[in-house]
Amino acid sequence: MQIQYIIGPAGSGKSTLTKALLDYIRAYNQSISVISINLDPAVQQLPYTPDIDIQDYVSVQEIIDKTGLGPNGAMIAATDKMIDYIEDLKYEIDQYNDPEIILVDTPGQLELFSFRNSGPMIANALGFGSVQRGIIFCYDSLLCGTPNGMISTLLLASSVGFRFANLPQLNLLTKKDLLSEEKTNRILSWMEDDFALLDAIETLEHGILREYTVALGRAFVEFGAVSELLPVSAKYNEGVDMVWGKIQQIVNDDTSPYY
Ligand SMILES: Nc1nc2c(ncn2[C@@H]2O[C@H](COP(=O)(O)OP(=O)(O)OP(=O)(O)O)[C@@H](O)[C@H]2O)c(=O)[nH]1
Ligand SMILES: [Mg+2]
Repeated sequence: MQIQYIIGPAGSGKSTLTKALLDYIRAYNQSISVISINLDPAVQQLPYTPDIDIQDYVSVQEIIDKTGLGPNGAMIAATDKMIDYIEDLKYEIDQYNDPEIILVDTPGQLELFSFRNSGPMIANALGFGSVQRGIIFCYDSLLCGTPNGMISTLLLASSVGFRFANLPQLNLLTKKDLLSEEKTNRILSWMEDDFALLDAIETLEHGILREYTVALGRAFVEFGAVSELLPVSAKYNEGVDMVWGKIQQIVNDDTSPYY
C-alpha cells in the first residue's frame, strides 16, 4: 500500500489534482485499486467524491454552530480534533481491502495541517507495516513566477518536509496552462540548475530583498531542496501521466527525500 499526501498552499490545486489523478489511475490502470481521503474539514465542494471523508467525523461548520468560534478558531479546533478519529480512518481504509494507492487531499490551511500535530500524527499512524508514504507538494504557478515567490514556496515545501520527517517529496508546478511555455521553462530551469535560480535572484530582485533571497537560495541549494519540478495542469489533464509515472518510482527508489 502506498499513501500520497497532496499538500500545498491554499488554492494551489490540491483537490483538482486529486481528482485528475484518481480519474487517470482508474481510466488507465484499472488493475490498480485506488481510493481517496479528504482531510479538509472545511471544504464545501470537492471536484470528486472522496471514498473516506473527515467531514463525516469533524466539520468546521458544526464547530462554529456549537461553540460560536470564528472560522479560523474553528478550523484550528477541527484540525486538532482530527487526531481523535485516526482509528476510524484506519478502520475505513481496512474496509477497502488493502488498496494499492491512497490519495489524501489535505486542507488549504497548510500551516494548520502541517505545523500542528494532526498532519504528522495522521501520517505516522497510517504509515504502519510496509505502507509506503510520500508527499506530493503543489507549487502554484501563480506564486512561483518570481525568484522571490519561488523561494517563499520552497520555504513552505521544506518546512513541510521537516514536519513530515523527510518523507519522499514529489514537487509539482501546478496550473501550467496559466503560464506561457517560455515562463514555464524559466521557472523549471530555476529548479533544475542551482546557478539559474541564484542568477535569477541576482538579476531580478533588488536591495535588501535580494541579499536575503540570495542567502535563502544558497541554503536551499546546499540543503538539496532545489529539485526537479514537474509541470502539470490538473484542470486540463496535462502532465498527469508524468505525475503517475513519478509516483510509481517512489515504490522503487526512496533513497532521496526529493524527486
Ligand atoms: N487554470 C487552472 N486552474 C486550476 C488548475 N488546478 C486548479 N485550478 C483552479 O484553482 C482553484 C483552486 O483549485 P483547488 O483544486 O480547489 O485548490 P486547493 O489547493 O484544493 O484549494 P484549497 O483546498 O482551498 O486550498 C480552482 O478554481 C481550480 O479550478 C489547473 O491546472 N489550471
Ligand atoms: Mg482543496
